[in-house]
Amino acid sequence: MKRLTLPELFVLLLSAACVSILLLAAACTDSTQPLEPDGLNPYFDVAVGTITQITMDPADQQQPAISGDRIVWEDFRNGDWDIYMYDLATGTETQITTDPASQYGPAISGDRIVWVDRRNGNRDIYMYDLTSGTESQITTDPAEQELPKISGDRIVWIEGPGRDLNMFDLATGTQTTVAADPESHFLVHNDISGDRIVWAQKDDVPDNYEIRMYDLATGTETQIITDPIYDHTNSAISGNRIVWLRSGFTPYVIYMLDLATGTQTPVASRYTPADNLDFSGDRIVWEDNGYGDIFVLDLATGTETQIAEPGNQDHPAIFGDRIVWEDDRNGNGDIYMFEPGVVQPPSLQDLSDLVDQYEAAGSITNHGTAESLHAFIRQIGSDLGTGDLDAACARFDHFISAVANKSGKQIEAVVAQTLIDLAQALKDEYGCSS
Ligand SMILES: [Ca+2]
Ligand SMILES: [Ca+2]
Ligand SMILES: [Ca+2]
Ligand SMILES: [Ca+2]
Repeated sequence: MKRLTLPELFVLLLSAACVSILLLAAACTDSTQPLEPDGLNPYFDVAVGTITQITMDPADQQQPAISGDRIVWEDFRNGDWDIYMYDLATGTETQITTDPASQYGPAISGDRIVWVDRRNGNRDIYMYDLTSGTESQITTDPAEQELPKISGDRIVWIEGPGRDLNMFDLATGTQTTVAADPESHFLVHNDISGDRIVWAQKDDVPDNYEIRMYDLATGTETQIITDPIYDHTNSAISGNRIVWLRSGFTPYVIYMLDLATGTQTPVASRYTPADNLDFSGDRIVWEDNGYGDIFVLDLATGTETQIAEPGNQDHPAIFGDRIVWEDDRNGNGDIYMFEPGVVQPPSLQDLSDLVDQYEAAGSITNHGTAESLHAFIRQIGSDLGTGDLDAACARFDHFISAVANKSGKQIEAVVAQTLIDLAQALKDEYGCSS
């Protein structure tokens, strides 16, 4: 029998049990933002989330990135590309660059924003520090630097013409070459999390993109996957896990490698083209160019969800529970955000309410049956009140057996299953052993 996942159950119980509260921070601090998400909402559910339009300007806003409360993007409202930021904690939008040349391709980690800047006639990496309010030029040479990513003190980028992967460490003030590409082929999709940098590169043999990783702690480069048939691109890293996309031929497959266990797993298979993966905590997001929507895969629950909205949605980025993307539903590029609603975990009262609702709806046909279920629930409440978890868990099992025995008789089968699923979810929540 199929057990409803907790999010499914919550949707079911929406009217009875859900409280929708936006995840708004109470106060603004300009101090340290988290570099990695924490406090993930375990009851993440796209169905009870909120979608917010972040930019209203009629020009194009695109390529968003997010860290903590800050969303950054490239913006054409001044007739040239600039970097803008929206702070969710303060509700304020800030223009980060004013130079008439192009600033684009931003990334953000905590208080630091990096981007590609053409003000010197070639591409350079620049940084703005929100704490100090200062802008710095990270690279000064005439080579072309692009695709900056940042994690804490480390900024990585790809540098032409050799397409080398370089890094600047803000803590030591030193620049190093992480990976020199001897074949001068493409390095793309570089990402960094803590000590680890991942990227995709294309070599002569085999003539396909493969995934590589460099560990700054050990100074070692590892080939994560190579494949003579398929391309492997869209590498992204969050903590100990790397995800990437197998493409070239259908199905598109998203893989995950857990560096802690060494286990590599295909986590999603798609027949519509996926691109622009991003990864944070347990969640992978990507754009689907068949549907023109954003998809989210929750690795903790195995649930894949389509954020289906009018128009095309591209370039998603995720930090914790928040997903941002560029959206053309208004006829120009805008930045939108998804935030999950906060739903309360189920309670014993929900189970009692459900019995009442089903009896009122005629799905429990016998008042005595409903009363016997209420008696179990009261006893469970009493056991929990006196701290006797073993007794409460045993009574949950009695409740489940009683409902199962009456399924298809005094209780409609589908309703019986819902009651059993909720009782099982409550057992899990209270920590019963099985
Ligand atoms: Ca500009
Ligand atoms: Ca340069
Ligand atoms: Ca769409
Ligand atoms: Ca716009």
